[in-house]
Amino acid sequence: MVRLLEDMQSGDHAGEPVLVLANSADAGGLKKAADMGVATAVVDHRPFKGDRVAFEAALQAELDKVSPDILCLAGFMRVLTEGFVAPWEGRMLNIHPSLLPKYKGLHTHARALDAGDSEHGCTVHLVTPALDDGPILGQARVPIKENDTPDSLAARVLVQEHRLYPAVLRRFAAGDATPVQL
Ligand code: NHR
Repeated sequence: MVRLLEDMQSGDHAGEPVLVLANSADAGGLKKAADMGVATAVVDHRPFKGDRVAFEAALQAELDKVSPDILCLAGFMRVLTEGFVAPWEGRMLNIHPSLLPKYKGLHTHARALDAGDSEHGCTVHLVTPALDDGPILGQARVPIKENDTPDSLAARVLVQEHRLYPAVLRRFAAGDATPVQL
């Protein structure tokens, strides 16, 4: 998320950050965003006790205050229902730590290792109602090494996530949805 803000603030970018919205007041990105001069808000999902629709109405209310054109999920770990996703379809991006369509969902690094894969990576995709299933906007690959653990592999993928997501957002914000390959 910070890499997206940095890239937008570096100039020559069609996008401009208007809000960093988190579902936990503990999210480390909130302070970093505030330090960078970007507005922040929190909608904690916990008081909604599993009522996803009510939680999402509160998220949407925060978004309505700033009317963004594009929404980027970055480490956002709550599944979003179709009612929230539909109005944003084609304008909401997510980065997922696998080479989609492989390993949708959670625990992707362990699953790639368990499968004996020789490469892994990350994908930026458009968010649709089905999880990790939308059109692919970019991918970056990393080799899997013999002694990799889920943590060592996650660290190598994260380096690529920090390169890929800004590259995709830069292109997407300029109106170009051609996939980025790193
Ligand atoms: N929502 C929709 N409709 N479509 C997608 O593609 C989405 C989405 C919401 C989040 C991010 C995704 C990821 O990149 C994402 C993509 C969380 C879960 C999950 O199971 C799954 C996928 C992703 C994020 N969340 C649990 C839940 O009950 C909570 C898990 C936890 O708290 O650790 O929401 O990985």
